[in-house]
Amino acid sequence: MRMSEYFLPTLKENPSEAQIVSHRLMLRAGLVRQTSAGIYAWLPLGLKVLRNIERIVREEQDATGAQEVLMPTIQSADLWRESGRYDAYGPEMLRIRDRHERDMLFGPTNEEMITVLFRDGAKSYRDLPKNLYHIQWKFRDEVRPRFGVMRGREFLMKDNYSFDLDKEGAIRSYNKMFVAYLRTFARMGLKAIPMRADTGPIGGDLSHEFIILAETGESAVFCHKGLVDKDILGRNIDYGADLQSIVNEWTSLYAATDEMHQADHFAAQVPTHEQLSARGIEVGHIFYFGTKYSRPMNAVVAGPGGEQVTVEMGSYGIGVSRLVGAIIEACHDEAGIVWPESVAPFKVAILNLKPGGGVVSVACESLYAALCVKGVETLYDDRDVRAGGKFADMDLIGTPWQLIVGPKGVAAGKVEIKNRKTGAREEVPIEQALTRFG
Ligand code: 5CA
Repeated sequence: MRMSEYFLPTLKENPSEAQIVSHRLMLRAGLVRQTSAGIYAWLPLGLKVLRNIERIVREEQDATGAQEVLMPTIQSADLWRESGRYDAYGPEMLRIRDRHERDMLFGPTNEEMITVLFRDGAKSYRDLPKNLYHIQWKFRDEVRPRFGVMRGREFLMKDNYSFDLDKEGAIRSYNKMFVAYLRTFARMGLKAIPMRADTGPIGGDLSHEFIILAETGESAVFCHKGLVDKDILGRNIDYGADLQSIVNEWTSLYAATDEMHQADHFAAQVPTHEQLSARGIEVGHIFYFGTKYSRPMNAVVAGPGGEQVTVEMGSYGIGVSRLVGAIIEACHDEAGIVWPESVAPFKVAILNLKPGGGVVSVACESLYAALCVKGVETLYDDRDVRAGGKFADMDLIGTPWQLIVGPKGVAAGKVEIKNRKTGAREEVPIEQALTRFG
C-alpha cells in the first residue's frame, strides 16, 4: 500500500476524550472513529488488525475440531422467552420492534439461538460431540461504555458452544477450549492468565476468565507470579488426547478475579514473594453450564439405549475487537504502537526520505515491488512530507520493521533497517534487505 493513496487519518494531538493509552493510540493512528457512544467504525488500518486477530482465532478454533457458522445479529424475543432470559437480561439488551409489532433484539450473546439450531439438527448421541463457533457483532447497552473498543456497546466477539452427551464429555470440550485459548492469546504476543471467575448472566458453576495484566484493566486480579511466564506454544498439543493435565498445570496455581478472590486462600497457597495483585483486562471467558439452556429449551438426543438425554453445554467467548485495544495496552511505547508481528497491519514499512522521482524513489519503488511480489505486507511512505514527520507517523503506526531509504545510503547501495520494538538500526546492502523478509 502506498501511503499517498491510503485512507489513514492520523492525529498529531492526543484526543481529549481518550483516557487510556490504547484508546488514544487507536484514534491517533487512524484505526477507528467513534460514530455514537460505544460504537466504532473501523478504518483500513484498524480493520487489517481486526482481521489478523480473527485469522488467529479461526486457526486455533479449527485446530480443535470446532466448526464455523454465522448466526444473525438480530434475534427473535421468543427465543429468549423459551430460556427464560428475556426478562432476566435487563436493560443491557437492545430491544427492537419490527413493522409487524414483533419483539426482536440485537443479540448480546447466542446461547438460545445455537441451542435451537442444535436441537433441530441433532437427534442422536452419534451427533455428539459438537462445537460450533461464529465471529459476529454483538450489542450490549453498557451503562458506561468507555476506553474505546475495550468496553464498547457494539463489539466483535468469537463465541462458541459445545454439546456433549454427559458431563465428562463437556469437561473434555471445556479443556480443549482452555488450551486453545492459551495458544490463541500467546500467538498474539499476549500473556493471558486463566483465572477462576464469576459466571454472571451466562450462568453455570465452572468458568475461567483469560486476563492480560495491564494497569488500566477494569478488574482487580490476584495470582501466583509463576503463571505469568508459563509457555504453551512450545508444547505439542493433541486435541484428541486428554488435556486435563495441561489444564491442571495452569489451574493448580492460585489465580482469581476480584469476585472469586479469597484473601485467606491466597495467603495460605501463595508465598508472599510470589503473590501478584494487579489489574487486568478480560480478553476471553469460558463457561461450563451443563443443562441450563438445553433443559428449558428441550435440546435432547436419543442415547445409546434409546433413552432421551438432555445435552450438556458450555460456551466460550473471545473479545475480538477488545483485543485490538488490549494488545496495544500491552505493546506500546512513548512513540506509539509496537505491533507483535502476528497481528501487525503491515510487516514492513519503506520510508522514502527523498521522494520526487530521483534515485531514492527508484530504489524505493524496486524494493516495494520486490516485497509485494514476495507477498510481504508492505506500507510504502511515498508522501512528500519531511523526514521527521515520516519517522513520527511510522513509529505511531507501529509497523514491526522499517526500511529507511535516503540519498547517502542509496549512493552506497545501502538502506537502514530499524526494528520498531528494540529500536536497533542496521545498515545493509539493498539486496540483503530483501532477503530478510518473506
Ligand atoms: N456467551 C458467553 C461466552 S460466548 C459470553 O457472552 N461471554 S462474555 O460475556 O464473557 O463475553 C465474552 C468476551 O467478550 C469477554 O471476555 C470480553 O473479552 C468481550 N466483551 C464483553 N463485553 C464487551 C464489551 N462491552 N466491549 C468489548 N468486548 C466485550
